[in-house]
Amino acid sequence: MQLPNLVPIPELYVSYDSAQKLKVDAADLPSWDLTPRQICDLELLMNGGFNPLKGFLGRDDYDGVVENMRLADGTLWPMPITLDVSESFAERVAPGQDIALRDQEGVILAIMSVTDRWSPDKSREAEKVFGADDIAHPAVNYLHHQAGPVYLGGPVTGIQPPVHYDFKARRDTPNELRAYFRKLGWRKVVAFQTRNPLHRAHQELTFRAAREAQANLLIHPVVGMTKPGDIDHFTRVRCYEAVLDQYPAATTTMSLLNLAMRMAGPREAVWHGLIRRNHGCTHMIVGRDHAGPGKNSAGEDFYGPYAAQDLFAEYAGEIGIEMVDFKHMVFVQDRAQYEPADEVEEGATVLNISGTELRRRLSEGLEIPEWFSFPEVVAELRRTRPPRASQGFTVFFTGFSGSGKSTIANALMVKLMEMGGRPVTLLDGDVVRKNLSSELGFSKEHRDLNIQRIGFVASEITKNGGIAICAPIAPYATTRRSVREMIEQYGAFVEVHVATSIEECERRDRKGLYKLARAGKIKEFTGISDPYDVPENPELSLDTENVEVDHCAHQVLLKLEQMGLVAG
Ligand code: PPS
Repeated sequence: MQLPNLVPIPELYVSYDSAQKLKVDAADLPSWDLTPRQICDLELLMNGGFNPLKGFLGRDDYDGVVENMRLADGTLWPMPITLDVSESFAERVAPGQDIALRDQEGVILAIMSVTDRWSPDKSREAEKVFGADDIAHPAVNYLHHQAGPVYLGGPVTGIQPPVHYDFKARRDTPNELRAYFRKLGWRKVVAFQTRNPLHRAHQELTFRAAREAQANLLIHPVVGMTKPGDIDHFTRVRCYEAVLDQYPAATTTMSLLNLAMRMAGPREAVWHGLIRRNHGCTHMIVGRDHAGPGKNSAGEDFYGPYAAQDLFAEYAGEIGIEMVDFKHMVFVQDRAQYEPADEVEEGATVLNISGTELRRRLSEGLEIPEWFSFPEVVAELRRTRPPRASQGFTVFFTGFSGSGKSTIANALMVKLMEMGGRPVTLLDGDVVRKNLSSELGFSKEHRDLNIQRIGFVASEITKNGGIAICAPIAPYATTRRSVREMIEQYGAFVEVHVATSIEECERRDRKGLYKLARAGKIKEFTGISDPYDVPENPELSLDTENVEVDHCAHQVLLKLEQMGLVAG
């Protein structure tokens, strides 16, 4: 058998000279601005990480992949790699035409010769690929709420790789890694896929895996897109670099993989295997709940804990890489060392800190013991995840016009400013409409845009450690959800429903707008002639009838205190 790292893998790039010419010719083509996920996919298509794919999937390949994990020619491929676009762009492109694929700054990265254009059945894709059409799964949520409605497929001609300004020396194409292994005479390499910081248990596990496979070790963390809410890759890479010093340099290396994960468990494990094979590895570690998406909407796991190992084992021959199955490592206190859970002597005291517990300790500034992690890693994590009471957050008031949102928001702002410590910004509905959204009206489209803008500003404030207080009507649940997602990447999102009834708002009619709405002089008025989705699970619901503003604001403050966001 020829070792995979002895021969180069085919790439989709043309020569430098041809690329310069193509770039000029491509200037007139219809061009698509790639999304961050598409940029990750394109990079791995072009550099051979997704070999044997030659472009974004056409319809027959897509159907085969969705139905039975195979391309139309029968080759194993478990993940649909699709170019999802908007309806309006799809209308401008017909099969047989070339399009330019650009990065977010407008640089042309590739040309795609469109062979197929279709509107996918997203629910079928969700069921077959991710096992359930349930938006609690991050990739299903992405599919329904972020991916465009039309797919374009066709071969890609690579012009240049996406530009990365960070950790350049740590990024390798499949061929660069293959050449490196070849140069060092590494004939067996076991890959460790990860999207989390490495702690002592991971170190022990990777040591054991390398020993078991008698192989060198490639720590191969994903730095493209991981599960929403994960620790950002900048922090993780700094943590990995700190831990790398603990590994023998002669047998271990680390390289960053710009993959956009889908958290598809079993299918994802097979996909990861193919990607690692393309990167010249001979083995891959597959752990418990590999690439698991968490719980479904019924609170159960999407996949069995060993489903990924089972599927990988079934296809290992075709993947062309051996699995080293992850032993769940626990710290045995009496022996002061890590051991696989199934090998621990009966009666021994076993210590373990789960991911959730680690996050709790970080957010509350509690001790993280030396047996669990390395001091450098803990210090790095503490820098990015300060205790909750020092993190940024957003309080998002929603409710009818005249419900009292602005008044309570103002009172809350003053109370928070009195407490001090963090800058406070109020994004009141009326104020935003004057400054940020002055050209917008009250159609669904315009309201959504307005709320997205507020969400964007609030997420920036939250990211940078401030407090954002928003007070728009925000009548639609889906838009509030997307704002929540945007913000929760950086800090807490506290949704407060100002639950004043429409009858009471109309009775108060502070601005005289309800009267005009009833008379038909204002169209699409929330609660009168336009819908309001009552929040199903707000962090807090405020009853304002016969209650003082000061008391309402105080209730919000108590909630913030209970959530650990302000010091008690
Ligand atoms: S939205 O739906 O969240 O984008 O609305 P928002 O930006 O909060 O703006 C609401 C304020 O605009 C006034 N107004 C209307 N509200 C609802 N429906 C219609 N058609 C409408 N036209 C004007 C109204 O005064 C709202 O102010 P608040 O502060 O909510 O009372």
